[in-house]
Amino acid sequence: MSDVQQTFVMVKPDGVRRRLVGEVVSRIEAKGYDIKEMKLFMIDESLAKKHYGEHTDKPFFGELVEFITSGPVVAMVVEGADAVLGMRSIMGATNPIEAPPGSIRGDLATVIGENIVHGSDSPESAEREVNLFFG
Ligand code: DAT
Ligand code: MG
Repeated sequence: MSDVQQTFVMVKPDGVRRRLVGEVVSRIEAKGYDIKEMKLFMIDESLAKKHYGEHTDKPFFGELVEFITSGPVVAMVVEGADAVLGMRSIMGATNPIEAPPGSIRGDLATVIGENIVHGSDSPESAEREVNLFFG
């Protein structure tokens, strides 16, 4: 049985800079999901550190915070049947080299640090992230 879920999706600064917002939104809509909320804004350092809290101890954390605050993002709440896993699937793997053609990262990105899009990795993360950005 499918489960109607909400997930948090974000076009990251590289996607906005490269004018790929429409491309990403188009793929989400074509898949059949509903966009329930959407806003373009700049993430500040404090929100970036909360959003990526699970990565605090990783060697790339500093770069990650710098990157995600480097320009506007487009944050969304996306809803549909099994939308958490479904969005991860249409995004493709974190490293674009491992993301298959046909996926957002597989088609549009080349390097892990600039992989266009964020999507929650579980229903628990989705709830936390939706509240963090839209609560
Ligand atoms: P995802 O965005 O697929 O959920 P993640 O949560 O593991 O991946 O990592 C968050 C972001 O951090 C990811 O989109 C890109 C960056 N990142 C992950 N692993 C990295 C690495 N080894 N080197 C540089 N950046 C990395
Ligand atoms: Mg993640």
